[in-house]
Amino acid sequence: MSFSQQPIKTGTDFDCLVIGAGFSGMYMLHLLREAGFSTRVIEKGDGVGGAWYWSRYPGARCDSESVYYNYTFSEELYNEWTWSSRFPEQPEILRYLNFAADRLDLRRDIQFNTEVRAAHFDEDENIWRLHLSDGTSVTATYFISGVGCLSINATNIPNFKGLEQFEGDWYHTGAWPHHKVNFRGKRVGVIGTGSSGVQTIPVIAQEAEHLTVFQRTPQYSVPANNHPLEEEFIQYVKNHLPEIRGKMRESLGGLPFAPFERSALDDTPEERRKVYEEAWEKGGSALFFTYPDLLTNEESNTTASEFIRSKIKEIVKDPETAEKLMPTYYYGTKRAIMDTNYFETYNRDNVSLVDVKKAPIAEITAKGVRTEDREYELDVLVFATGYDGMTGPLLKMDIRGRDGETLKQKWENGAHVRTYLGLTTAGFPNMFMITGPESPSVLGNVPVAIEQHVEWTADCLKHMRETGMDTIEATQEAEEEWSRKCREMAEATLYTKTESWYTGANIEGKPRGFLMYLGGYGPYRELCDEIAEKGYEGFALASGSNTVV
Ligand code: NA7
Repeated sequence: MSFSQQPIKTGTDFDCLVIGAGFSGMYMLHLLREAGFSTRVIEKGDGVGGAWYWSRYPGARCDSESVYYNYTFSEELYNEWTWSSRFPEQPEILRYLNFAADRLDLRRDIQFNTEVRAAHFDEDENIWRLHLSDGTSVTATYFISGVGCLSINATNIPNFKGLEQFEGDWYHTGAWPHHKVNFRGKRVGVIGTGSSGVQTIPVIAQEAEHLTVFQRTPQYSVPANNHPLEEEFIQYVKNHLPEIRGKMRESLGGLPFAPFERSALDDTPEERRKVYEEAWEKGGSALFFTYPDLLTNEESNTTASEFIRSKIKEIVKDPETAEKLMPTYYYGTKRAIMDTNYFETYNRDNVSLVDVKKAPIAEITAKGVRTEDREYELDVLVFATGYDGMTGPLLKMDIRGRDGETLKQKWENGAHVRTYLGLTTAGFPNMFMITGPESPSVLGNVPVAIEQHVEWTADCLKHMRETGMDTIEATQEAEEEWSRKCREMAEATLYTKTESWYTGANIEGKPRGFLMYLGGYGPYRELCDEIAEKGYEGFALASGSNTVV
């Protein structure tokens, strides 16, 4: 380990402390070091990768196309890596992140196997003090969260009665063991049919003696149509990276494709069917990115929902099972899912589907799962039950700003989240949240959102240094205005009409609220740049006793 550079400000251990060595923390470290800031990353795991380090469940794979789901800031780095397939599996993505860590020589400034328990702002000194799981504490001028929207410290294991008496093994998809879990000859239960459940169910079904899926909400899912990448395509993307990167950055969802400009209702039913059929064949996110009004117009949305329901009916042979699998919420308002043989899996003899909306899970017993109408005996239970997303990863830590106010108090335990740009929050000076709540974050190809936040933050810190400022903090007015704007945008869509982890509805007792900025990656980037160009409009910058608003 190096932790070598001297901090610019005397009295602190580092200029910057970053939590998490996933996509965000790794790039943040790289840019801060390049800019001459002494930086340490604190990481819970014993390796880099963040969510890709922990989510090792069978079938885990990315749902953005690989050639766009990586760092694009360096052509050199980009050209040195070659993906095997369109949607690679978790081990390959983890290998990629390890390659990037080696190539950028990041490990020497990452403290592994260490959790951040608390982060407190010291108002007298204008420094952040982080309290770590090894009992030590460490200080810095800037505190940057790279914990992401779904993290290991915020996995959701529903509070089922009796889990402690279960005699079999149980796992959560987001905290999967590092060894191979053996399902051969076992009766396996999977609870949850979100992205993780839909990915793991077909893979576990191939090995298990019997698989019982406990489904609360049926899902829309489209085929990923994964395939190996052709050498010619890979070379094309490598040769055109600057142009492709430009398109990704300007786009709404971080992908280099131009969206349709017409409503689903502008096409005749036959034209629409053709559009949807082509998108279904193409696979991946093609269907989600067809008509731009699918998420704002109920009638348009119904056309896509009905199309997918018709496909489920075609694929699933047993009409009763097909009926149980029919989703009814607005397509796309829960994370759009893609799969490899998900619905086909229900045609297997060793797979059964249990509707736990009809007969909810009453308890976990020593032998398995008891719903309100019967008991299912199981040897292994898999929780594919997701995360306390967006605010969870931050609020699990004891973060305190001015006057000792905790982030939990300020956000009223999530009931009243207020941020400025999803990057900062008033009362917490010199603290930044990469892909924080109320930024566009997970509503697209996330590495693009991460690169933008990381670059903006690094530029901001350079500005602070160049202008001799000590603290930067969102103003109350700017953040109230930003949060209001985010809520208004969400209310104008169908997103808020669906219970999902996007709205906090998946966690018992969690306050509801849609915590993403819906204006799209490209427009958001422009806005952030404008704010910086205007001397960090909406922020208070202070040096000593001088404040500039
Ligand atoms: P998700 O998408 O939050 O899915 C969780 C699933 O677990 C979903 O089907 C839930 O049903 C189900 N669930 C949650 N709690 C319960 C209880 N108490 N009983 C029964 N079923 C339950 O998590 P994933 O890990 O699949 O995906 C998270 C993100 O990771 C994903 O969006 C990608 O961005 C990557 P529900 O739909 O709430 O009725």
